[in-house]
Amino acid sequence: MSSVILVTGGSGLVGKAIEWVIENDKSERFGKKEGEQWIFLTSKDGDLRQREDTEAIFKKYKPTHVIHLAAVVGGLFKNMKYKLDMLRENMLINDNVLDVSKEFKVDKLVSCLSTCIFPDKTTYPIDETMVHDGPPHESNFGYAMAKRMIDVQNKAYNEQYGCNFTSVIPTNIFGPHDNYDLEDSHVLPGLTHKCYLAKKNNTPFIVGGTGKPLRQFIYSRDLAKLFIWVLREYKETEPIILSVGEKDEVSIKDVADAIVDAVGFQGEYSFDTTRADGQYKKTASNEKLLKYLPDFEFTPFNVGMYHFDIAVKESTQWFLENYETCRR
Ligand code: NAP
Ligand code: GFB
Repeated sequence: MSSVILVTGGSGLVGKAIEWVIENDKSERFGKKEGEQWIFLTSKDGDLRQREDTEAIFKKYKPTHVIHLAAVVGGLFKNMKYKLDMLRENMLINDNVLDVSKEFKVDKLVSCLSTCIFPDKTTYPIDETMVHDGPPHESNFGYAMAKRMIDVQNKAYNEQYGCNFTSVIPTNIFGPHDNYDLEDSHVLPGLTHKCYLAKKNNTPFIVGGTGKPLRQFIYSRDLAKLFIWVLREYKETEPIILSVGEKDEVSIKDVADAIVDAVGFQGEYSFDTTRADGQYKKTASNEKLLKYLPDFEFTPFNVGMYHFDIAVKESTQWFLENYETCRR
């Protein structure tokens, strides 16, 4: 049975990881299957904020399945600066991709939320039933509300048109092909770039905030496998959290220490506490995922129960080898 899988946002951190797994994983569960055609879009294929561009892409490829990753994405500081843009542009992209997927009768659409969209005032661990139980952290309410609407849209398309639309909720992601922009990126690539420059120029390495906030990080290639599994085997409309366990939560200071080790920075680093910490924690449960995939192996980290260094070293190595051409 042939299928055409369209990956929007295919040139990004997650898209590139899915492409890598499809091309390199030989397992039955995650590798490319006979008769599958995978298409990884970039914004050069069309601006998904525009309905006509979106329709032209679907007309050209006639996808049977869609993994919807395309979004305006950024770390805490970008979210704090551009709340309207993050809200409006992501809602435009999502409305076009979901409605055109319905128009072209795709068999299945998997969209992408984020653990940062959960209520800020909540109990822990957070699970999939809690997405709409209160306002998100004020630092990223624009992005968070656009993402929450995907869940609402999925349910409405399913009820009114019987569309097979679902979503996943990844925690913070890192890996090759990340965005290393010094100001607008996420913490791990941002600090990797900063630490690299401190070592190269013999200048101070400064970490934003207090270093106290806690995060769960998933390696992009692990997430990619889980995305492929969701596309092929997950049957619910309800979202599913894709994250490492609660016990694998690390502090921003742990992240900085792992990056210092991976980059080989010899100096001391300091904290700029004039910069925001953002959400203190957003501890998510991966119980639902482990019920489906009890033996899934995450790439090891080295902080707490997780061997951070292997995943971070691989990601840092990629950055060092691609410094000239990567997004920074
Ligand atoms: P990314 O690296 O910034 O990539 C974003 C992708 O979206 C790129 O391929 C980009 O194309 C495309 N794109 C952006 N605006 C577009 C537009 N107007 N029209 C068409 N394509 C457009 O993002 P990512 O980190 O891979 O994130 C992928 C998904 O995961 C997103 O939905 C994000 O919200 C979600 N997520 C990310 C994290 C994280 O920590 N990174 C955590 C949780 C959830 P170009 O490359 O051509 O610009
Ligand atoms: O990855 P990040 O930017 O976003 O992490 P969130 C922010 C945390 O890292 C804060 C600290 O505690 C920052 O003080 N930090 C320290 C830094 N130095 C830096 C730095 O150089 N750059 C950055 N970016 N942070 C995001 C959401 O929240 O989670 C996004 O805003 C997205 O929408 C993402 O969903 C997954 O984890 O705080």
